[in-house]
Amino acid sequence: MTNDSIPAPRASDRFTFGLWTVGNIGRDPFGDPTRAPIDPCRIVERLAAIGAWGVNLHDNDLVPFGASASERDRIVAGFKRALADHRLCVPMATTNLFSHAIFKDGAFTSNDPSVRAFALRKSMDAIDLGAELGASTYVFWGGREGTEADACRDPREAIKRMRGALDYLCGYVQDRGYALRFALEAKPNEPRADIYMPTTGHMLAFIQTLAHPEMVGVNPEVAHETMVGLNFVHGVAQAMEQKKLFHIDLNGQRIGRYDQDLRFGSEDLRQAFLLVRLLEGTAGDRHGAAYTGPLHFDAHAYRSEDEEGVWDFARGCMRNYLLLKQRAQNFDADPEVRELLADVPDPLGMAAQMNRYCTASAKALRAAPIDLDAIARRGLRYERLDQLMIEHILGAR
Ligand code: GCO
Ligand code: MN
Ligand code: MN
Repeated sequence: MTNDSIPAPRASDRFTFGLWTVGNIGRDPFGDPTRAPIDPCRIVERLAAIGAWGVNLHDNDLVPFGASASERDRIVAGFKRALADHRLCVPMATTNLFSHAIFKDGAFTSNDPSVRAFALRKSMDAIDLGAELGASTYVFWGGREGTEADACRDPREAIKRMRGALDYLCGYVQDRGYALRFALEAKPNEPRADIYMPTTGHMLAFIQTLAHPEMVGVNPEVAHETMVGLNFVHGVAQAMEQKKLFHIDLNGQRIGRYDQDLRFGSEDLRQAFLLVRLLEGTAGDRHGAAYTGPLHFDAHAYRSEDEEGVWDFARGCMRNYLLLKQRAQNFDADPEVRELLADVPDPLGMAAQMNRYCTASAKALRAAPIDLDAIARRGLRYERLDQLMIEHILGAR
């Protein structure tokens, strides 16, 4: 297959962008904006035109902080018209609990009960907005839930407060009868020096302690585990294996850098390939179903770009995903790859003995004539396997 056979993105690909991602105005800690804000209704129109399926938002990406009720209703009505006109949906919504100065020391974990109360109030209003727009996933990214002066609170207290807030908001969703699931997004640092529950694995453990664990999953982001040098694909796999991958934030990132939010597929092609392969289930479904939720690009165009560059960026994210999907399908269909990945022969019937402990199976394991020397000598041909993967990524096969 040539590159030209990659179809243009379509709604069925489930690609989404945030109002804050394509709407990013190119401000950074050292420099002023480099492009003008794009009106949310125009974003909807442009995203639909390039083949996206949905658009996600924080409450204040659409409704300015402090807007009156009538202003809010007017803005939301206009946005809903744009969504209907361009057949775009809002699969995910979230709350901005990080921009306002009141959240400078956290929202749900703040030491000040009034700040915590305001954060809950703001979240309930934003959940209403998400439900009104038809969202089925509600993300919590606790960007300010962390510390610099770490003696300010016992981290166990922070976790208890976080649990209290999520239990409270699950109660709210149930009370209102919304068909909404929560997805927790971990990040190790930035904007705080340290953010509580810094990885997807921390979040998965925390979810089991909630009052309604069935309502809560994760929203892992490529950049967040990669910043600190962790294997993102393994974290996503753990979430999938636990049926907790409710949403995903795709972007590009280099290890050891600040959160770069680069175009998906523009960094670390190996990891991007392995991620798409995992999400799409091209290696088969013996470990569970492929991911079928939204594919959200939480990234933004370089600061060097004008609006045209923003749409180049957005098209690039989707095209890279589709290219990698095709490469992953070809890789897993390659007869040489299939042979290298075939099950290891089990002439002693060991797999069956290990299914469940019993006295007899322990006896059988102890008695089995396992040929240690022969197994230890055997080369595994992973050099060949990995080179085949590289050749598929590079389009050489
Ligand atoms: C970041 C985060 C955010 C969140 C967003 C939705 O590093 O800034 O990734 O972009 O994903 O606030 O919750
Ligand atoms: Mn991020
Ligand atoms: Mn994110």
